[in-house]
Amino acid sequence: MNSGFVSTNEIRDQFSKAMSAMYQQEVPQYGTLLTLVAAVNDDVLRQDSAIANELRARGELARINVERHGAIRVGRPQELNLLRRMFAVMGMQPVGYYDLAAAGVPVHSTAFRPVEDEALTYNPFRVFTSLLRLELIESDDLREQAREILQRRSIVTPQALSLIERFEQQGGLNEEEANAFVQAALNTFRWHHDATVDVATYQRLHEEHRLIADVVCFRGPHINHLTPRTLDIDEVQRRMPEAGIHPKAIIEGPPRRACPILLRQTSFKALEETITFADTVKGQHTARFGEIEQRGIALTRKGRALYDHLLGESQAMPPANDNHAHQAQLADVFSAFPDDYPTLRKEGLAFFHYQAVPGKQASLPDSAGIDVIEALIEQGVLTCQPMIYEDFLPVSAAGIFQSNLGEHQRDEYASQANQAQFEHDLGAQVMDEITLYYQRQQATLEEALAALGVKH
Ligand code: OOG
Ligand code: NI
Repeated sequence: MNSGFVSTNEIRDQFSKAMSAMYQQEVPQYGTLLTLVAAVNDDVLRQDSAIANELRARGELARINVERHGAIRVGRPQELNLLRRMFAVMGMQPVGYYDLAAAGVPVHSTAFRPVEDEALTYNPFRVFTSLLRLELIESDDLREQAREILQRRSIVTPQALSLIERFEQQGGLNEEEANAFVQAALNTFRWHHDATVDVATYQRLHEEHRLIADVVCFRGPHINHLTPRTLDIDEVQRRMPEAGIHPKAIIEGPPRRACPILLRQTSFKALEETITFADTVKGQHTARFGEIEQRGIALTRKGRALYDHLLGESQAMPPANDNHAHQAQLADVFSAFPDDYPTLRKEGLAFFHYQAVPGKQASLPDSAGIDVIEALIEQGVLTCQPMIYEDFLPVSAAGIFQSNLGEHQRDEYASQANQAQFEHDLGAQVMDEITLYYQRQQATLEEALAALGVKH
């Protein structure tokens, strides 16, 4: 290791804080939201010592109030490719493939995020990144025009690009370079009040899909929301109106549970912005919004299949009138999903971090066929903690996109998911999130068993 380099963890941490400061300037309601979320998190930690202890044991207490995810949308394969290189400087890799075309949104996406335990504990900053699928625009003229407009822009400044190249050549950045990189990279995600096209072009693209206008008509992929993590999403949702924030009707994802699973999210429209078109006409554009999320335990393939099955079952029911009724209906359907950690573990539905109790040795009877892990847990020499879900959910993401794209929704696109094309454009394969959770779990298990002197 070259000690002259700033760690990618440190660069990511600095960048996420700089991004948060910039977004507070751009979208004042985001600042209000942060205050509200921090207040609710404090209340939860004060009132519920079990949650506080669990977070402490997982080393997550420090990360909870800096934890954010952002979202951006790009228009061209080359832009996606460049962003992959930019996020690599911050120790963020593409994880997961999300096809949103099935939900009427002409994009496919991945999440750039850190993947290792230590990096996640340091700062788990993630960015949901969508690539516009221009091929889904039906009109040849409009599609070509959009492509041509996008070709004229460069979303990364020359300085940022040269620092990315330096990182790739040297294997790291020194302190001065890292500071310069954070500032230069931030420019890619800034809001621009001036559109790059005239009002007529904007309107044609907007009519095709609001999202297409948002991606094509500006100089870069402005950050469209930055989401803090709450420990009690129902309580934040309840207190939002008092703070002047009006969330979408329904909280996406699973219902409230004793053992939260995956991810629950809700969003609100943040801003109508005045923009100036290339022909100096003024107009309005809504791009940026607010969102909160509550994270729970990561699920195995088996657990995820059960989640998808139950979600599908609840979606097939007549839609509830309000969030209260929706949550009650969901809770009813999800009563089929075990809601205590030992059962989630024994049935192989969720992932855990294992730890040997310091100073203990295992004494296992020499009999084959016993469940070694359960025996060690019963003996009190092995403990485990839920592993937090670090990714996104396609159905929820579609709900978030749609609620912020206005009333009339488009039907699904008659297109197939195209992960191979996405990876070609990205210039890399996306990692499989469930494989990552499994590997992290097995690594902690092997280390714990070795410490206990158990051959496995
Ligand atoms: C991304 C919407 C998805 C989430 O948290 O699921 C998302 C976008 O609107 O660009 O952020
Ligand atoms: Ni989001």
